[in-house]
This record gives sequence, structure tokens and C-alpha cells, in this order.
Amino acid sequence: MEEILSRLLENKLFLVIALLLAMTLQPSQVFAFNEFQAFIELKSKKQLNCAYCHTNANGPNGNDSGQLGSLSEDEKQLTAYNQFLNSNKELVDSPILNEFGNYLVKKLGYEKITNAQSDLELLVNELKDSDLDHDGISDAEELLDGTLPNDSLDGNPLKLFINNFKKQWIEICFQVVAILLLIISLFKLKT
Ligand SMILES: [Ca+2]
Repeated sequence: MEEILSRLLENKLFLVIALLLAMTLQPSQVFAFNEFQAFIELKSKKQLNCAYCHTNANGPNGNDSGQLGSLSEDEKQLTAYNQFLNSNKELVDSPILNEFGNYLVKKLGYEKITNAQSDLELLVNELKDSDLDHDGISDAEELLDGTLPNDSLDGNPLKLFINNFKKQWIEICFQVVAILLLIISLFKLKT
């Protein structure tokens, strides 16, 4: 057996065929951005699952709901990879991505999102002026904090408090004045 193997390995033609077979058997490329997840976890010191960008918390590969194996042929055409291949077409929401994932694909496009995999500061720069959930915390800050950019109730508590106060300070002032007047009225009734 060892003799057969050594002869095969000496045969360059065998090596070329093996290499070609290996390339043929490789799974089709799927855009799962593990670098993004690792970057956000590093910056925020929080553990995240794939639901940060994907429909399914276990990511795009598999046969469960929101994963590639469960999609119809028409739905597969809407995956990020196929959208990139058809970059001349208008991008539509992919069924394997959540609101933020689809937003990223549309905002960055093929070239930037590919470059961002090796230059993660590019991802931060691209998102520093956008705020998908309108909670006053930019998408870039949410990435660095490890909070959800598509959920206005999820964010750094202090930043959320400050932003909500800025939005509602007039109402808050009126309410404080109303409460003070109520307390003064009650106090006067007792005396
Ligand atoms: Ca936000």
C-alpha cells in the first residue's frame, strides 16, 4: 500500500488531477463575514452570534429557516453573493440577511464590503454617519459597542439616556414643572 502511495505521489500528473478535483469539490462561495463578527467581538468585548447580520442565529449555512438550504431557487438569487454577481441590478433584501445585514450590503456594495474584510476600520468609517434605528447612536458606535444597529431599544444605556433626553427635554421639563405644581398644590391643601 505504501509503495502504491509513494508511486502515486511521485507522479506529477496525479498531483495535478488531485488539485483539480479539490478545486471542483470546493463549496460555492458564501459571503459569511466572520471577520466582521470577530472585529465587533474584539472591540466590544461581547460575544455575538450570526443574528447580528443574518436571519438565522447560526449563520447562512444549513437547512433551517433563513439558511441557504431552505431557500427556493428564486430566493437563492437574492442572496448577497448572487446580488454581487448581478451588481448592475438594483439590490433587494436577501432572505438570509436581517435588516442590518441587507443595509450593509446595499450601503457598501461589493467592492467596499470585500475590502472591509481585510480593512475593518473601513467598515467603521462607512457607518460613522448612519443610524439605521434612529436611536441617536451611529451604526459605527453600535458596532464598537456590540449593540444592535437595527434595534432602537438596544444600545449603550448612558448614550441612549443622553440621546433620549436631548430629544425629549422639553416634554421632560413640562412634566417636572407639572409634578412640582401638583406637590405644591397638595402641600397647600394640607396647610
Ligand atoms: Ca443606532
